[in-house]
Amino acid sequence: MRSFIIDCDTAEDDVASIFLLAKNNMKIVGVTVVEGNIDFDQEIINALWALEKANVDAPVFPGSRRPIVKDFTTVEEVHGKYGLGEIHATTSRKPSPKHAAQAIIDASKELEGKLEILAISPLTNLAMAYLLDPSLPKRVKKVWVMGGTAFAHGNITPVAEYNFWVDPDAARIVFKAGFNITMVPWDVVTEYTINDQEWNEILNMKTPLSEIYVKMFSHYRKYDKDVQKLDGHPHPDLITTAVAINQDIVEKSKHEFVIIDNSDSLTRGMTLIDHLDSDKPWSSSPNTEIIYRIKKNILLEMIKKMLS
Ligand SMILES: [Ca+2]
Repeated sequence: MRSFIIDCDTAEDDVASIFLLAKNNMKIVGVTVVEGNIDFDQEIINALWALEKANVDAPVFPGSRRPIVKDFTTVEEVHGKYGLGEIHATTSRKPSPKHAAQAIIDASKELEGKLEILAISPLTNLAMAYLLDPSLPKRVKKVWVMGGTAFAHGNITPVAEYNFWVDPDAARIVFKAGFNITMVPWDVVTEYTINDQEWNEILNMKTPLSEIYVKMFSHYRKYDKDVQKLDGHPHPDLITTAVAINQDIVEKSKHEFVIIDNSDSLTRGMTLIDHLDSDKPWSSSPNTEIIYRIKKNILLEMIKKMLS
């Protein structure tokens, strides 16, 4: 059985990712929570609630409440006040007293060479864990990152994706640390939105999880259509999770050098990819597998199986 830590700023797509891991019999070693989408304490509640709904008994470790250096803003307008659209989650479960960064280090020692980290949120917790223990990348099998852009087409600024924009210093640290990284960029996942026909198919499923899905994603869907000008809602975190679970979903990927702009400027959080594998001073050898295309039919199969 494969073992995952899932690092969340728990909104609807983070919750769906927890559901997808659980449905595919992946062991969730723990959920670490980081600053991002919504109020931090609600993110913790949402993570505990998601594990309860998925019938998974796993600890939730609160991590950093803020980026390492810079200020940031939450995005309730994207995900709803409580991060899950129409749902206001509550739970009687309690988080662990252990800090997320320590939990990541401890798990990497217990599962040396086997731990996979699903990093679908700002990278502050992972950067902190690395700063506490620079030998961490040697013990982690894989880091699956949702973040950044492949073609500099962002969502929070014209050139930056939200997760990298929130904590570009953390992202820069993580991509330089020597982890085995596969990255799923924002402007790739927008090619695989859930269109109206697919949304209606899910509406008609009427299962307990499909009803949660519809309530969680209806707000996000409206935002994506109205503001992001997409023809449906994309699944950035969920596609990253699907790629982690089943590599057959990948149609095109490439190993390239990636570095994040951590300046406090108009290009804060921008992903720089050395598409030409050049010998420019800012570049080095490839450090990341970037996903450029996936097979949408496999994604839809995985979503429907998850909700059935
Ligand atoms: Ca996330």
